[in-house]
Amino acid sequence: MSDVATGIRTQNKLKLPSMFKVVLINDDYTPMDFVVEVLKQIFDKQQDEAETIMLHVHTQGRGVAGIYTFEIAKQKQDETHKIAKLYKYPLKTRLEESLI
Ligand code: TYC
Repeated sequence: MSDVATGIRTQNKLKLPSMFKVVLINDDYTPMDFVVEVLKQIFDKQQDEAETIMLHVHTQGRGVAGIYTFEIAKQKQDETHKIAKLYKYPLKTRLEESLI
């Protein structure tokens, strides 16, 4: 919007970046302790929160590990899949745009 007196465009056009959820998917083979370690080491959770998220995924089928800008979310997804592959666990995640 232009300022009437000065003609200087004053409206702030900066937009917040889109945010993405890293969603952990349950499976029957990845050990619970491994998922808790992933949540602590990659998603910076404390022990109690990591256990709560892991148990939520275990019982509900999926759950949010964290919400980040796309680049960071993708990086954490890649790190999770890389360490799971190294240990031969089928742990998977999905990225979903967060609408809040
Ligand atoms: N269901 C797994 C088990 O019983 C634990 C698990 C939790 C696996 C969360 C994946 O994203 C996951 N060992």
